[in-house]
Amino acid sequence: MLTMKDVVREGDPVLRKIAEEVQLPASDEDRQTLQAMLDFVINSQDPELAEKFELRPGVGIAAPQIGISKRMFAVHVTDEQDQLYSLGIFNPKIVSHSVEETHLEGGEGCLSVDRDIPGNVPRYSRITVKGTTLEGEEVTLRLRGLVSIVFQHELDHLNGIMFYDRIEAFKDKLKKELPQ
Ligand code: UDB
Ligand code: ZN
Repeated sequence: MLTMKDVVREGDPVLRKIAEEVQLPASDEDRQTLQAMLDFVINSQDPELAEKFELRPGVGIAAPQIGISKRMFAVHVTDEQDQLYSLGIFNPKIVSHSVEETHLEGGEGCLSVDRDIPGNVPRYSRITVKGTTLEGEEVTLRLRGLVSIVFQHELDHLNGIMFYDRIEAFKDKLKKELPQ
């Protein structure tokens, strides 16, 4: 079982790498890893298990966050229409997106970041994602709202991008701190 001990934190170079495509059909090992990631997010939302194992209630986790630089992530999140998205996905790809942008009111956090970083994180309002599920099914998902934001946050992890890289005010601060 995965716990917070398995979650790598910012500063670990694996979070800044471009993750490798998963060879399909997925090996037993890759499927077991992705299933364990899905179990982790499900367990983390169970109040009793979360307390017992000191899990932060997570909505998604990407393989680089457990030190595995492969293109796969798991999500367990309910959308604004009460529809549950609980899946593991291999080689996800945004095939189209809206021009319109959105952001989570109150900003974003990350299981790999142990501090609060305020600011709006711009995201596409709507995305279409293609990938292969844990069950080996090729899927096309049309997403909006919170679920679409979670997918974009996890996809960013596969490309070495942290949520605060997208905060405008944070970029300006970093620039100022750089030596001239
Ligand atoms: C999370 N959870 O799991 F808007 F019902 C975060 C943590 C870091 C705070 C645990 C979260 O945002 N929950 C949430 C948000 C809502 C409504 C709701 C629950 N992640 C996952 C992560 O770090 N994956 O790499 C961070 C989220 C920030 C935006 C999307 C993912
Ligand atoms: Zn994250």
